[in-house]
Amino acid sequence: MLMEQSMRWYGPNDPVKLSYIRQAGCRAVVTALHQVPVGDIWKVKDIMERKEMINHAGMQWHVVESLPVHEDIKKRSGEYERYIEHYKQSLVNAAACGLKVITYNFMPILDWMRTNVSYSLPEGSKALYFERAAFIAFDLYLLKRPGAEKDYTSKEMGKASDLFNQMNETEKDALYKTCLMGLPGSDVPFTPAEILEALKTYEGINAEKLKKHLQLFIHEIAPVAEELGLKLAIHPDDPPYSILGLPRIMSTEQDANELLEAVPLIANGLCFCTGSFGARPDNNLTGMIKRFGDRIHFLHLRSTKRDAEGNFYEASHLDGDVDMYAVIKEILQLMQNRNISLPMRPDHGHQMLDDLDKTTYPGYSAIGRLKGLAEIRGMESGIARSMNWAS
Ligand code: DNO
Repeated sequence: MLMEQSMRWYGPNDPVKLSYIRQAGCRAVVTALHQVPVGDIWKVKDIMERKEMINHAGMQWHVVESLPVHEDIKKRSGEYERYIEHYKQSLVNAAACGLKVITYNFMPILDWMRTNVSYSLPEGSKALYFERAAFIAFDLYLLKRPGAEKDYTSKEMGKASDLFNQMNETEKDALYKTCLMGLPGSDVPFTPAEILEALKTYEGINAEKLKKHLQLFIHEIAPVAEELGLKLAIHPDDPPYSILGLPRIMSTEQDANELLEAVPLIANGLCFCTGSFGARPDNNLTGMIKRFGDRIHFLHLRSTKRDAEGNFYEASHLDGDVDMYAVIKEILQLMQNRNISLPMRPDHGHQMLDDLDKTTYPGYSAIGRLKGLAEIRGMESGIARSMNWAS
């Protein structure tokens, strides 16, 4: 039993076409209705239309990434009850169209964050990079978040100020734009005023409270998903620690455990992202796969190279700090025990070869992901054969 190999597709406007994904050897794609505003109901007609496009290209659509959670639900303010009802209706519609896994996250305001989306690697390709000092410089000198100094040590601020002073205007502009980039799948960046305004609305919401809000939300929607035969898969925080003073609550094994235990239904599960969890040295990835077991519904395979200060860049899929051999072996064992094939996608990839001159969603160019997929597929089939698990 091998993993179900897929790639993310951002929809009809994605420069990486469905036919390319099919050529990469994928039988499935992972996608979302990115055109639907957050909080609106996903209609059967729109889901079916997208599904038919994918089927027409010779592939299946089982995994949604993501069905985004409205900010009102995260804060339990405003119209959160109405948005929860919308979420449930979207689940009903997704199930009616044959979808199986719903990925979501509970990161306040911002989804994933990097400070450089064109970090040059020695071999000439480009990677995504999170540099703590650069992020602190953005926070203090570009966003100018009131009270930001309280979140950093004087040593950290000294480093950020040195870095900022060395940057030329083009570099400052690139940092500014990268940090303000909108949610994945949208090319409309936030303005600083919007972020500062949104941050104000989180005053008084600490990690404990946000966890409670997540549990209350899952308490309502997991039984609906369970009944429909859908699996919910929460994506971990990326990076897996607090940024801009906002609480982040899905960064460690304990965080995930608390959620799984709070609502003990199989439908309440995880998108196990080795890149996000793996950016923290205290997350033991193989141990987590073993212990989370049948609550893992979707896999993102990626590796980062981190340092002691919390900086990390995205390494090749088989390099970096993630022991991909051990991770894949553990996944194969898990799938063997559960007698299922789990959906997987190579998460992100380096910008390389012809893609260096193209504009794609950061991390989602074709060739680098194809390389990652090919490496993972090779390693997976080698392990499976050696264990006599080949299907
Ligand atoms: C980044 C992705 C995340 C992920 C969402 C899931 O490349 O892994 O944006 O899709 O957080 O909700």
